[in-house]
Amino acid sequence: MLNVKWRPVAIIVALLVLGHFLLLSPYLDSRRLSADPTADDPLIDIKHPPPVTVTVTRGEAAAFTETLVVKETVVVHEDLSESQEKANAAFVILTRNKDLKDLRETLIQLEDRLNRRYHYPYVFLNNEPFSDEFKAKIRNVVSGECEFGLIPTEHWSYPDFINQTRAAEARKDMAERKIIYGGNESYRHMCRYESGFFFRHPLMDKYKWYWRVEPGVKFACDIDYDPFLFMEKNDKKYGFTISIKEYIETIPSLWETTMNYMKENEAKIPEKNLMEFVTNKDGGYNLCHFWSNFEIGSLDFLRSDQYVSYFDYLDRAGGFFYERWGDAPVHSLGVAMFLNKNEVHWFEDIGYFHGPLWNCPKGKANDKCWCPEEESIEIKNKGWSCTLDFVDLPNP
Ligand SMILES: Nc1nc2c(ncn2[C@@H]2O[C@H](COP(=O)(O)OP(=O)(O)OP(=O)(O)O)[C@@H](O)[C@H]2O)c(=O)[nH]1
Ligand SMILES: *[C@@H]1O[C@H](CO)[C@@H](O)[C@H](O)[C@H]1NC(C)=O
Ligand SMILES: *[C@@H]1O[C@H](CO)[C@@H](O)[C@H](O)[C@H]1NC(C)=O
Ligand SMILES: [Mg+2]
Repeated sequence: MLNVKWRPVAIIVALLVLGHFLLLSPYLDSRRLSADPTADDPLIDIKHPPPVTVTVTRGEAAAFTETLVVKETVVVHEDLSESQEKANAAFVILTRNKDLKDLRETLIQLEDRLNRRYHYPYVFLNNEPFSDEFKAKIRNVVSGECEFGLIPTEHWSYPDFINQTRAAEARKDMAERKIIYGGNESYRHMCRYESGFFFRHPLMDKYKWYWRVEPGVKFACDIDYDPFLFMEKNDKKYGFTISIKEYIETIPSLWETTMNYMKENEAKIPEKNLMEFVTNKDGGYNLCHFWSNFEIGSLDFLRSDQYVSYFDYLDRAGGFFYERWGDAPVHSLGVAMFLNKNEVHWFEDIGYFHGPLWNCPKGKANDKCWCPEEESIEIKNKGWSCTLDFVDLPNP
C-alpha cells in the first residue's frame, strides 16, 4: 500500500491523468474516424495505400488499423475482459527438452503481449518424451493449460516406400554442396512432420484453430485483441507474418510434383485460388512462401481431404528425403491451391522475430511495440519478401 503521506499526491496525479483523457478523447475519436491516414505518415508507400474500408467494433481498433497496409474489410473483436467469447484454439509447439531456455523466453513474451488476457492452452509435441523438469518449468511461465504429447514413431521415421540408401546419398551430396540443413536427417523428419502430421496428433483433435510457435521467436507488440477470434469471425483460414523466397536447391522438384498433383486432381482445385501468389511470369515457381515458423490457421483446413491428399502425394514422391522440402513451401503451395486471397491474412500488426527476420508494424501501429519498423522484412528487403505482392493481388 501507498505510504499515507503520499496519498494526496497520488490522488492529484490520478485526477490530472483522468482529466487529460476526458479533454482529449473527443479530439482523438474524431481524428480516428475522419483523418486521411496517408496525410501524416511518411512511411506509407503510395504504391501500397492504406485500407479503404475498415469495419471495427471498437474505437481503439480504428486508430490501430489506420496505418496498416492491408486492404480488406475486417471485424476486430472486443477484448475478453468485456466479452467472454473464446475460440476453440491452442498454441502448438514442436520442441525438444534442450530448447527449454529459449522456449521460456518466447512464452514469457507471448504471455505478456497476449495470452495473460486469454489463457489459451498449449500443446507441446516431441519425438522423445518431455522431461519432468521441462514440463514443470514450462507450466511455471504460462497461464494456459499445458498438454505434452509424444509423436508416434510412424510420423517421425521413414515410410516403407523410401529408399534409405538413396536418402543418405542425397544428404551427403547436399552437405557437400553446402545447402542449408542439406546433410541433416532430423531436420527432414521435422519438415515432414510439420507438413503432414502435427495437425493429426490426437492432442490436436479437439481444436479448430492452431497457432504455431517456435522456441526463440520474439513477440514485440501488445496484441489487444484475440487473433483466433479474428480468424473465425472474418472467415480466414491461414494467417502469416513473414513471407520470403525459398532456396531453390532445397526443392528442385517440388513445383513439378505440385503441378502433376494439380493435373491429376483438377476437381479438388477451386476456381478462385491463390496460385498467382506463387507463380512467376513464365508459369514456374517464384519461390514465394509464407514462413511457417509463425502460423495461425484452421486445423479443419489442414485436416481436409484436399490438403491431406496433396501431402500424401508429395510424401510418395519422396522429396522430403531425396531433396529437403521444407514445411513452409509445402503449406504455402497447399494454401495457394485450395484457398483464395480473402481466406489468407497478413498479421501485419503482430511484431514478430524469427532469426534473422522481423515483421514489425509501421506508424501508429508501432506505438505498443519495441521493434524498429524499418527492420520489417517487406521494407528492409523488398526483393526477398513477397508480402507486398500478396497485398497487391486482387481480391476474388
Ligand atoms: N522434438 C523435436 N523438435 C524439433 C526437432 N528439430 C526441430 N524441432 C522443432 O521444429 C521447429 C523448427 O526447427 P528449427 O530448428 O527452428 O528450424 P528452422 O526454423 O527451419 O531453422 P532455424 O533457422 O534454425 O530456426 C522448432 O519448433 C524446433 O523446436 C527435433 O529433432 N525434435
Ligand atoms: C536404392 O537406392 C540406391 C542408391 O540410389 C540404388 O542403388 C538401389 O538400387 C535402390 N534400391 C531399390 C530397391 O530401388
Ligand atoms: C539439424 O537440424 C536441427 C533442427 O531440426 C538442428 O537443431 C540441428 O542443430 C541440426 N544439426 C546439424 C548438424 O546441423
Ligand atoms: Mg526456427
